[in-house]
Amino acid sequence: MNSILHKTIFITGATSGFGRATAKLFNDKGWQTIITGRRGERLEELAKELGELSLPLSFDISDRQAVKKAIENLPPNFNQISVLCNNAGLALGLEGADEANLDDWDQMIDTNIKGLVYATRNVLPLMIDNGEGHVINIGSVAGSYPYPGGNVYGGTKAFVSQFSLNLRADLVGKGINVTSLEPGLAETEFSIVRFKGDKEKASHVYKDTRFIKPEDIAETIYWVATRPKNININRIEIMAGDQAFNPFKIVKKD
Ligand code: NDP
Ligand code: 8X3
Repeated sequence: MNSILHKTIFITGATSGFGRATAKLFNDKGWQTIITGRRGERLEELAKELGELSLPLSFDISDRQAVKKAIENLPPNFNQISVLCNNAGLALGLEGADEANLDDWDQMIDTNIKGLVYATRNVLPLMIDNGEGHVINIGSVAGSYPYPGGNVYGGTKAFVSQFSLNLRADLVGKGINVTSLEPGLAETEFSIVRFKGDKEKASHVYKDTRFIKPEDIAETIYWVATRPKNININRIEIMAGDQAFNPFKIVKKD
C-alpha cells in the first residue's frame, strides 16, 4: 500500500447504500478507501471484497471521542486523505411534528449534524497539512423542499447545505474544495431505517417508480472528486426520474 501512488477517500456510512457503492467505485478506480460505520461485520466483509487498499474502521459517528480517536490513530499510509465523503446519516419516522418521537429527533441531529461536523473538524487538519483535499457532504432534496413528516430530517439536511457553503468560505485559498451533493428518492436501506425495519412499508416507497440507484450517486461523487482544481462544484441536486415538487397545500375553512 502506498498513499503516494493511491489517493485516499474517507467514507462515513460505508456499510450500505451510497457509501458502500462509493467505496466500491473508488476502489475500482485504484483509490485507497477508509470505510466506516457502526456495523463492524459488514465493514469486514466489504474490506475483504475491496482488498488491501481498504481500511475498515467501526465507530459511531455521533460519538465525538470515538471519531477523534479513529482519525488520530489512522496508520501513516492512510492519513493523507484527499476526499472526505460525509455520507453517514438517517431519517427516523415520518410523523408530524406534534407526534414525532424526540429520541428520533435527537438521533437524527446527533448523526446528520453532529457526526458530520465531528468528522469534518478532525479530518480538516490532515488536509491542511497535505495542502489539498475535498469535503463532499451528502445533503438531500429534503433540505431544500419541505414535505409532511420531513420536519427534523429536512432541517438536518438544510444544515448540511449551509454548513458546506460556510466551510467553503473558510477554506477557499487553502487547497480544499467543498461540495454539497443533494439527492432525492434513492433505493438503499434508507426507508427500512426510517420505518424501523418494516421492509414491506419501505419497499412500497420505491414500487413502480424510477428511483436513483446508489451507483448513480457514487458516480457523481467520483466525478465531483476528480474535477480539476481550477473549479469548485458548490452544490449538486439530483432527483429521481419520477420525482418532482409538491404543490402548496391550501387549507379551506369548513
Ligand atoms: P443507508 O441506510 O443505506 O446507509 C446509511 C449509512 O449511514 C450506513 O452505512 C450506516 O451505517 C451509516 N450510519 C447511520 N448512522 C450512523 C452512525 N451513528 N454512525 C456511523 N454510521 C452511521 O442509507 P443511504 O445510503 O440512502 O444514506 C446515505 C446518506 O444519504 C444519508 O446521509 C442520507 O440521509 C442521505 N440521503 C439518502 C437518500 C435516499 O433516498 N436514500 C436521498 C438523499 C440523501 P451503520 O448502520 O453500519 O452504522
Ligand atoms: C432522502 C430523500 O425525499 O426521502 O433524503 O427525504 S427524501
